[in-house]
Amino acid sequence: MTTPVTVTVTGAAGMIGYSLLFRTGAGQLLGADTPIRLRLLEVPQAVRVAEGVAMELDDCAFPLLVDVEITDDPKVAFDGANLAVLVGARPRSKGMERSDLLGANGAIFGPQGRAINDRAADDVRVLVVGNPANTNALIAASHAPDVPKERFSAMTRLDHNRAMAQLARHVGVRSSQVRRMSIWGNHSGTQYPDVFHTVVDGRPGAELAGDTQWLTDEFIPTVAQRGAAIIEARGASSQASAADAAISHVRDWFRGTPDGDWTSAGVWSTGHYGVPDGLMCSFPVTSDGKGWTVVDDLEHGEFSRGRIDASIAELVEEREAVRALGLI
Ligand code: NAX
Repeated sequence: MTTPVTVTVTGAAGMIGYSLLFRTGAGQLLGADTPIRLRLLEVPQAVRVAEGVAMELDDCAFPLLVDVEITDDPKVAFDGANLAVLVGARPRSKGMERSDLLGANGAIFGPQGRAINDRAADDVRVLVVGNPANTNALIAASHAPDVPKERFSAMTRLDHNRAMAQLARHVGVRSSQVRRMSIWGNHSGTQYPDVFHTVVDGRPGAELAGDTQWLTDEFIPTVAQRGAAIIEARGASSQASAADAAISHVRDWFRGTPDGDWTSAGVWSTGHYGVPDGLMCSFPVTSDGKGWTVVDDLEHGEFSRGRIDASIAELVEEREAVRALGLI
């Protein structure tokens, strides 16, 4: 058996955690040949619930799950971590201003970034799921000066998968027949799901779905508001689909994206497509199993450019806000 990989999951007692941890134990995160040592980080008041989840993990007798440890101390949780999936975050409560939300999350992701810096394994990679995901990832990365910035990414894979499903439904094909979807910008209402470079059942997606009225009136709002639609229908936010997206993100990051395709992830910008340096911005990306590479040769018409710029402007604003709060 190969050496176990240490995977730290925060927010382990939460809803996404409840889906993610069992699929991780079953070998879907890093593959059926990779044993895993799980470290679960929770706030003190949720540790008991995390213990219950760990009891259920035990009861699955997963052959790949070597060990499960539960803690409320980030230094313990990230000790030796090869992969950290940061799910736990402070949700927006009623009447909360955006700066309060950013401040509350800064108080979580700053110290976690520092603990990752000081304690994690040299090869650690970090996926941030907890919202606001892009800016939380920026805060964590900023507190981990010794970890290369490209080892941090923010999850926009759920948006990516939602966009694939909506486009497939519109054209009348299966999601598996859609390739080269792209999510640009922030994981928020300003995100831009881009069909113009897609390939749908071997044909240019722009030909099949380049009707800007459908894009503006249906596709873009449906993808961007899908989380709210799910809350409205289920009375609870996306859980299994979010966990599935995290699994797919990590699998592609560690095992590589399929030939001829790409995925979407929030990554540290280094000037591609005119995005200012040092924003955690979603781009189309490929992976060779070692790290993400931005697909850097796509051209945008006016329709796409305006929407990408609007989402970038929001990311810049969020960065200014966390700077003003002294969080980065
Ligand atoms: P839950 O509220 O069910 O669970 C969150 C868990 O995090 C709780 O158990 C809480 O105790 C824990 N937590 C809070 N602060 C913590 C800390 N400092 N250290 C460790 N654990 C901590 O939320 P859930 O539905 O699981 O969603 C988790 C996060 O994912 C939310 O921020 C949510 O907005 C975000 N999402 C992000 C998505 C994305 O595409 N990036 C999609 C799904 C989801 O909305």
